[in-house]
Amino acid sequence: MALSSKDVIERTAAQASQADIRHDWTLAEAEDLFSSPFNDLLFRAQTLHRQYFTPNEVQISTLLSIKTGGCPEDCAYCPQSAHYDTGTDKDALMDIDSVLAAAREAKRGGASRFCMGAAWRSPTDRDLDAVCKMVEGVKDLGLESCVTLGMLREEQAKRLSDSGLDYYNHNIDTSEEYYSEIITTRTYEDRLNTLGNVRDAGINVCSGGIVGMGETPKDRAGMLTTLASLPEHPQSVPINMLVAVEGTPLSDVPAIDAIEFARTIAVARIMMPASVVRLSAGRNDMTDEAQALCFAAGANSIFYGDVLLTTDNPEREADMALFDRLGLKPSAPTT
Ligand code: SAM
Ligand code: DTB
Ligand code: SF4
Repeated sequence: MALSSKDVIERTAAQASQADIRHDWTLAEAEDLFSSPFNDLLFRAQTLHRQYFTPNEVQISTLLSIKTGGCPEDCAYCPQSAHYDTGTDKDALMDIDSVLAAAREAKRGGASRFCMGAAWRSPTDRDLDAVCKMVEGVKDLGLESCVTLGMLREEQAKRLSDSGLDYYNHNIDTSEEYYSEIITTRTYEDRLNTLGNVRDAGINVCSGGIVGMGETPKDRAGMLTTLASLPEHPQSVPINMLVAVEGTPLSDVPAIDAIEFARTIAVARIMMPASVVRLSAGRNDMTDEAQALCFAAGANSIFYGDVLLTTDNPEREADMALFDRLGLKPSAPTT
């Protein structure tokens, strides 16, 4: 008797094993994955993807910049850093009504999660009061919530957790070795400490990085090895392709090849099989075919809506047309 697709999914889910969830990946193993034949890599990534997730479902988040520009940090990729002249607006923290209006619109558009980003080194306690109210409001709308506010102390993470926050985004960005070429105003260890505070507060961790900043394949392998070596794999792993913005020190870095980008997605999927891997910034510069390759490599989340924080993202209609062509559908919230 032929198996229904539900049977196949249940069967493969039953085969998913704790042995796949490893925290002892070595850099050499990660590099071997990166250099393996592309089809072997995709096959392994796709097999694991189907053991841990419903195939063809993609989690949809919408982003909003709640406090834009004028950031004191010097992240070389970032249009919002006050160190570079990028022409980005400098705005104060948005008021809660405008934020919740945008969240309602995101929900109407089909997002299951609303992510709010602020161009801060770290929030003040007063900032946090305002953000906690926003999180409560977003939750009341029946959306999952995510914020990215910079570094957090232990008690700040606890406050966000008490407000009902589902996810905190804080990226390690690149390998420990390449990191100082990209940011000098805070350390890799600072980032790992914030991730620890978020995890200890019981908030889901969203952490990944950026590909295409002039790093080597070894740096990409190192970044994923660090993420996979955390005490728990981040529940969400955004893989961003650099959006090269005029005025930033990285504006002239040559774009990364789409196949190498898809390899990064596949290696993330294999090293952290139960994590949602987001095909994050950079989709506006990708062809439909390159995005299709990333979904085949195990990406199962996107940012949806025509802006990210300050830069362009594909129009919703274009994304829905792509989903139709590929037979993908948005997944329901899980928290
Ligand atoms: N200020 C907070 C922080 O950095 O922790 C939160 C907002 S920050 C814009 C969030 C993340 O966006 C960065 O860590 C980086 O990974 C990503 N990002 C920023 N600019 C980018 C760009 N031009 N291309 C790709 N990703 C970018
Ligand atoms: C993440 O990993 N990517 C998002 C989100 N987390 C906050 C941000 C991408 C920003 C791209 C540049 C911009 O639009 O300013
Ligand atoms: Fe500031 Fe975040 Fe941009 Fe760095 S990435 S300059 S911390 S807004």
